[in-house]
Amino acid sequence: MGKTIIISNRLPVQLEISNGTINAIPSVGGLATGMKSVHSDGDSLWIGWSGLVEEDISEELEPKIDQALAEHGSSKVQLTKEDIDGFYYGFSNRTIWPLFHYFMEYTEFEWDSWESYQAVNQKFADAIVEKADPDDTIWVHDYQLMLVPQLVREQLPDISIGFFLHIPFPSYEIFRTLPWRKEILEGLLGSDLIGFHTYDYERHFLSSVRRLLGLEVSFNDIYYEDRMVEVDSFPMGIDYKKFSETAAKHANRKEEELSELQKRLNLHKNLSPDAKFLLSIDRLDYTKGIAKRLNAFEYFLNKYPQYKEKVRLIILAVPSRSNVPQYQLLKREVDELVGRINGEFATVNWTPIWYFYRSMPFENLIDLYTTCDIAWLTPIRDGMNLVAKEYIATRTDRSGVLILSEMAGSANEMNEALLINPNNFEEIADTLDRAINMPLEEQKSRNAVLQKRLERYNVENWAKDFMGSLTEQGQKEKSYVAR
Ligand code: GDG
Repeated sequence: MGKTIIISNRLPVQLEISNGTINAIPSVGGLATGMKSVHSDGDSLWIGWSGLVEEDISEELEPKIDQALAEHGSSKVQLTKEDIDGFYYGFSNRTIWPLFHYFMEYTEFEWDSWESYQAVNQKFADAIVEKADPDDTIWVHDYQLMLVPQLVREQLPDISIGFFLHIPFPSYEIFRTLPWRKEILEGLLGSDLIGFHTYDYERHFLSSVRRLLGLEVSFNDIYYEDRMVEVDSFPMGIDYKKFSETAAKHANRKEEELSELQKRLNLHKNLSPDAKFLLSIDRLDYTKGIAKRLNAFEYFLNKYPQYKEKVRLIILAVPSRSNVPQYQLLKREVDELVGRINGEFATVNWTPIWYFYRSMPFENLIDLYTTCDIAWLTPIRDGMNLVAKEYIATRTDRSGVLILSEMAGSANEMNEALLINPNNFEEIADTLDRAINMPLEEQKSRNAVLQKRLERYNVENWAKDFMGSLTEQGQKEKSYVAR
């Protein structure tokens, strides 16, 4: 049995150079957080972009960069500034990302960026081929690399390849609008196994394969050229132990061990002990519904004025893709909304919204999860949403209420949360009222069920499940070819 090669656009760390020194900064985001724990457990090599463009890497720096990455079990794919503009900010984030999240109005169809996407996918495929041995298993991740499976297959026809999509796969009616729809499907079909978070995404994919390529599909097997490709759903879990154990450790800290953030949170909790803290954590992305959530909060304060000075919304918005115009516009919109709502409702004793536009260290994230009474997550469309799962995992005393959008993949497995439609302000306001007044016993019984489920199907089991299916698929394919 060979090693596993993980491939994703970003590596578990992003490199930065300051004053000639290389700094490795942990990557934030769902894929990175999830796969990091899988990577650290096993014998794997992670291939991806280091965060540095070719233009910034001198001959002298290169071995140091390779060394810094090797310390994280990683190896780089070298990209130029032009690659990043065309492939990452262009095709990946102005075409695929909005289209797959049903934001047709944001979707651009640009030939140049498509060409860049093809060229960069080829670079990733070549980097894999250079490092792979015939008995290795290749696990390709996410929407930036959908051509990679086929490009690797062309050079290594017998190697085992799995692909996992971390975002939704849209319905056929949306997907068919993409000028390069067939190329994307064929790229993915270079895999032996294609995984999605939910059964719905899987169904959408199969429907596109049937209708656009006219291929034979039997249950979840696709007959493609002389191979059989399996498609299945694998809802991604979290590193449950890490979140629950860190939360338990935090609960036992002495006063002097508390973080500055925790001290401030405690101060405000002590000032108004019956106040409720609402929490939302997302990358600043239009799919996450942050602006809508702020409008809904204003609607709630007007509908239920008794909660003025009694609730506080803490928003952690992590900077993301700030080179793409829609993200810049969103940033401005969120800044303005926070300013307007705070200006409208604040009193000398109370600021309704605390807004952080930055990424926080892991320990602070746990402080927020464990201190806030309600997690309020309202994506307009989200492949899974791990924040919802992390919040529940940190509630070691089982208190806390999760309000979650039906449009998040995680809603499928979290029926005990309060599920809402992010476009329905009336329902949201009433659900906030219900969450604020939910008896502790009810919170505990809901969270007990959720925790049990999350603990069982954690990220390790998710990865095992995927890899197990990939191995089985290899056996099945061999018998199919032999027939
Ligand atoms: C994509 C899909 C899918 C957030 N802020 C900080 C921080 N985080 C960590 C959270 C969580 C992760 O980032 C965010 O994951 P999500 O799943 O919520 O969202 P995306 O980044 O959009 O991820 C998504 C996911 O891939 C996995 O397949 O669920 O649907 O869009 O783990 O903890 N971590 C730290 N500081 C922060 O400020 N340290």
